This record gives sequence, structure tokens and C-alpha cells, in this order.
Amino acid sequence: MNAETVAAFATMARRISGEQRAVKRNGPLFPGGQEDGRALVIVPTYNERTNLERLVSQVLQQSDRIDVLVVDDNSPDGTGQLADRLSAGTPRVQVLHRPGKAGLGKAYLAGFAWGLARPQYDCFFEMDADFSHEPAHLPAFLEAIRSADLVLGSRYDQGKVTVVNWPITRLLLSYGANIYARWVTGVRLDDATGGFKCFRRSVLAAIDLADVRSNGYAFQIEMSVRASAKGFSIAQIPIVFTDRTEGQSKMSGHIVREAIFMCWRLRWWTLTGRLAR
Ligand SMILES: Nc1nc2c(ncn2[C@@H]2O[C@H](COP(=O)(O)OP(=O)(O)O)[C@@H](O)[C@H]2O)c(=O)[nH]1
Ligand SMILES: [Mg+2]
Repeated sequence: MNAETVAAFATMARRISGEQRAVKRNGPLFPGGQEDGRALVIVPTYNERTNLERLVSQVLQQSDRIDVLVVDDNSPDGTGQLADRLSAGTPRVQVLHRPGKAGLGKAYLAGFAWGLARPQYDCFFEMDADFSHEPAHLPAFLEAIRSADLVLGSRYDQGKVTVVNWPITRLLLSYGANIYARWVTGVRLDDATGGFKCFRRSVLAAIDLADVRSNGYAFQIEMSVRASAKGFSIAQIPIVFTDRTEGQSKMSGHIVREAIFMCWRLRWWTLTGRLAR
């Protein structure tokens, strides 16, 4: 067996054993102490009129570097029009209108494309509109992204649960989904389904976004597995996640089934090297 074959077997063995944690370390995001790159907080909305104004105002207060992009799927409750009014008040708020409800993943992909076309943005946040994701955590993400390529807000940091006001059934579903996602995909993350995260531009530029399939919770797993497969470093910071008090969850059985199936597909794609290319 030559050295190349041995190396190929070693890589395959590592993949099969699930040992695929990201190891590549990039330099500081702002070499030379520059800190003037902007951060885009992408907020997908569907019927979030009761939350949006307060949320946007709190997000903007966290740092001068932050702009907000609301991606609204023609919410029947008028969230899109409210977002337009907020945008008219400041250039730091922009709105992307989409014709109808097409899912969380599609909304984020549209938001990423919008931001990647604007070179002033160095990092991109995913954030829910319903205050489950506390705006006060944003500065901690901005700090952590200085030395990692992707920062995940974790509700289960090293096994400690920091979820407030979820019914026990929802908590068990989420916790179980994380154990399942870790087991199937092999990615060692405390909270693989969490949706409060921050990507460096280089991560989104490297991932084949046109190939991203999932749309619900699986979207979160897929983006992290893809970042890890490309060798990007992933940091996890603890967050307190509080259930929404306004509006309604869009969680559905379809979203759960998609995640169950998608984890196996991601495992297969990792094993065959498709995600590393
Ligand atoms: N644009 C858009 N936003 C969505 C869609 N589905 C959910 N959202 C938003 O995505 C975020 C998370 O959804 P949510 O219903 O709170 O899910 P949960 O936290 O898992 O119960 C919220 O800001 C929703 O308004 C969708 O189809 N399109
Ligand atoms: Mg929510």
C-alpha cells in the first residue's frame, strides 16, 4: 500500500468514526486591529408584527457595526409593511420581500445572497424575530467571531440546559433531536439545531449555497455540518433561550420529518466527501 492509499484510508476511517470536528484555524477577522467591518443580522419573519419593532430597536442598540435585514414572506399580519416603515427611518434596516411563505431556510439563503453581494459585511447572523434569541447576546457573538469562523449560540452548553418556558415535550424533542443529529452526522456540537449563529463571510462564500437542501430545523444542522466539512472552526457560546410570548411558532411535523431524514443524507454526503469539495 502506498502512502496515498494509507492517507485515503485514514481519512475514510476518521469520517466513519464521526471524527470530523472542524480543526482549521483562521487568523483574526480584523487583522491589524481594524474593527470597522459591518455585521448583518438577518431576521426571517412570518407574522411577527407584535415582536418586530421592539426586536429591531434592541438589536441596533447592541453595536454600531450592526445592520438588520428583515426577510419577510408576505406575512398576512402586515409584518412586511411594518418592516418597510422601520427601514424608512434608518438605513441600518433593510427589507427583503418574498411573495409567500417558503420556509426558514429559503429565507436565510435569500438573506445570505443579499448580504454577500454587499462587500461591507464581514459577518452574518441568523436570528429569530420572536425574542427567543436575546439581542443582549449579540456582543458576545461579535467577540467570539474574532477567533472562530462560525459561532453557535448553544442552549445545551456542555449538557447544561438554558431554555426558559418551553413545555417539557418541546424541550425533550429538541434535546433528543440534538443527540440524534450528533449521532447520525458525527458533528460534535452541543446544540446542532439552534438558530442563533454568526458566520464569517468566508464560510458562506465557501459553502455551495445552491446545494443546500433543508428548510426547517435541518437547515441549521446542514449549515453547521457543511461548515465543519470544509474545515472551518466552530465556537459555541452559551445562550439563554426563552420561548416566545408573542405570536405563534411555525414548528410542524413536516419540519421534524425533514430533519430525521436529512441527518442521514448529510452523513452520506460527508462520507463520500461531497461536502468537503
Ligand atoms: N420569512 C420566513 N420566516 C419564517 C418562516 N417560518 C418561520 N419563520 C421565522 O423564523 C423564526 C423562527 O420561527 P419560529 O416559528 O419561532 O420557530 P420556533 O422558534 O422553532 O418555534 C421566526 O422569526 C419566524 O417568524 C418562513 O416560512 N418564512
Ligand atoms: Mg421561535
